Amino acid sequence: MKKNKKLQNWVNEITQMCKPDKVHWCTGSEEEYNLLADLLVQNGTFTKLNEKIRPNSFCAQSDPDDVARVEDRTYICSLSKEDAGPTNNWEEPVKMKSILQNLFNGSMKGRTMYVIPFSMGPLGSNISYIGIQLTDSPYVVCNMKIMTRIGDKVLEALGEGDFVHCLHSVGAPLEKNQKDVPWPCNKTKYIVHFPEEKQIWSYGSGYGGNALLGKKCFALRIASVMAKEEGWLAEHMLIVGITSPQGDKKYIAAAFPSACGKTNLAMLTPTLPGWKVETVGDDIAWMKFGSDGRLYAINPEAGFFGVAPGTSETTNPNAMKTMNENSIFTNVAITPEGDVWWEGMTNKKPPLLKNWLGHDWTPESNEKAAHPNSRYTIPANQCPTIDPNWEDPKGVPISAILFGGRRADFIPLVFQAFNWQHGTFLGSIISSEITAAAVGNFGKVRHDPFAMLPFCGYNMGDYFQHWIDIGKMTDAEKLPKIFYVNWFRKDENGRFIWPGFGENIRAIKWIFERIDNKPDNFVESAIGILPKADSLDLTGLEISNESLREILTIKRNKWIDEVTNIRNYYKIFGDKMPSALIDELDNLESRLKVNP
Ligand code: GTP
Ligand code: SPV
Ligand code: MN
Repeated sequence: MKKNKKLQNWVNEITQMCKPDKVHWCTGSEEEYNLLADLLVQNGTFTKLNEKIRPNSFCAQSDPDDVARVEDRTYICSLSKEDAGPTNNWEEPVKMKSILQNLFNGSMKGRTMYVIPFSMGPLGSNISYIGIQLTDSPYVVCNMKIMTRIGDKVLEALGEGDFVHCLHSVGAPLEKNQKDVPWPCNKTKYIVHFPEEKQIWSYGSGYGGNALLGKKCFALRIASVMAKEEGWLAEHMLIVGITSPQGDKKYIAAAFPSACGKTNLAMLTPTLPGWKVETVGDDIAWMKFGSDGRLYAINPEAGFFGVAPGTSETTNPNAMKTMNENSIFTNVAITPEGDVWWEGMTNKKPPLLKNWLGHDWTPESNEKAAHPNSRYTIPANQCPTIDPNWEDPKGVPISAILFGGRRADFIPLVFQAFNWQHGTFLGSIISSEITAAAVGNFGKVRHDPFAMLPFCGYNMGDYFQHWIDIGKMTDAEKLPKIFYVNWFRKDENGRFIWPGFGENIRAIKWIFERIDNKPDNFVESAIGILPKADSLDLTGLEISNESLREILTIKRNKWIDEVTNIRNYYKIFGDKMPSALIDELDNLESRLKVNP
């Protein structure tokens, strides 16, 4: 295989710095995957699951201190601090490079460095981009094989072209004869992006979004910068196709923060008869304008890295089927039969398990069986509801964009934006309870604009402006309609008011009808367009009128407080805060004063 010149030079340069014992160029073959999985089993990283129950599948337990993304160790090192903006950590690129060079110096000693050519998006699509990840973690190679398209075919497509440089080390060099640990990592962690050079340097973690560099680092932080430069969108969004009982099909994209329901909506099993949901992607959408002036989306990934706890035959049967074989699990519990288990997987808890920490676990234990951010890594093409167009190089046309968060209080179940600019405003005011997907502050409500707070590779104020500009690049009627949803309202006893999961199709049906401008199914309110009483299809659902009123009415005083809260938040963006969004906030405030 003829190798890209720039790539060869870079591999040589990094080999001299990191000093691995060996360099392995990944071909992406099944044999290679099997050899690496065997190696991981030998090293104690992987436990092979029972071949009869879950063929070709493995479970890894991480170091207990390496279980989630580390946002306070994540940096955007643009040349100017202003370009990173107030929501990102920043350091001077020259200074950061020297810190990193020190850490990476000799960091792969005693290990193999793997060269992973990968494509984000279907090979040959003009929406796709190629990256190369250099890593000393075979666990990362196995996950990248499921999550992206890797190997020879990518090198071939790359030719002498350019690629995103992704360097990763777990930061655990081995001395001669030193025995390895099952999950090598380092207490010191750095997840660093150089947006001008389109480079990523990740040190010290082997976990998820810290280590699988095609995902958050490339497909969101670096790609958001490319998207801004080139006039498109790289977003933390799922993509689904929805077909009505009449056979009309529309695609929608939805941005919810980490662990707030994207995978579940992407694979939803509708409870309303005749409706069909098909999956294009569950985490990231890249959207470009087609020649017809509409936005088309691709899923840059090829697998799902999903939250395990809460996933069951009742909540998400499609995810359960997708993980029947060829799957990797991280930080879940293992049954005596050699299968996996996590909180919520079955109603009845198994009598005995090895939990994610390797301890004996019984239903009486004080410890969790699975870590709250335990994950499955599963191939998208095994999903029973995978959309026939999921790899279409053109992408799929997007009719609606949903924003949402996890809010126990006052945010209604569903409402529609008046127009694109108001929709951009709604994206900018998302706030959500912090989940276990990132280290620290669990449960606290924080602003998470567009569900991109941890993932925007440049100044968030400029990002807001980019969204407004995108809305001016085509005719208003060709833009997706924008909605806001919240599946997570709780009552005073802390119980969810809305049943969620498959029942969310009821809100989606209303959205579907709004896209078609169905008359008489809405009321205008201060915050946006709400479902009119009786316009949500509740056939077969038991929900009290009181609960329904609770999740569909506007709490005026709470919203007035929210306006103050948003106004303070907007201040952190200074001059970068688009005046159009401040106008939207002022308008919301005046509407709230006049009319609840
Ligand atoms: P990331 O992979 O971190 O980006 O998460 P995600 O946005 O894909 O979230 P996911 O669908 O995995 O859901 C996260 C958690 O929320 C899981 O425990 C789900 O069971 C739960 N969840 C998802 N949808 C709903 C819902 O409609 N209602 C309720 N109550 N819980 C939900
Ligand atoms: C998220 O946190 O949004 C995830 C998991 O999808 S990770 O890949 O770790 O970023
Ligand atoms: Mn995510």
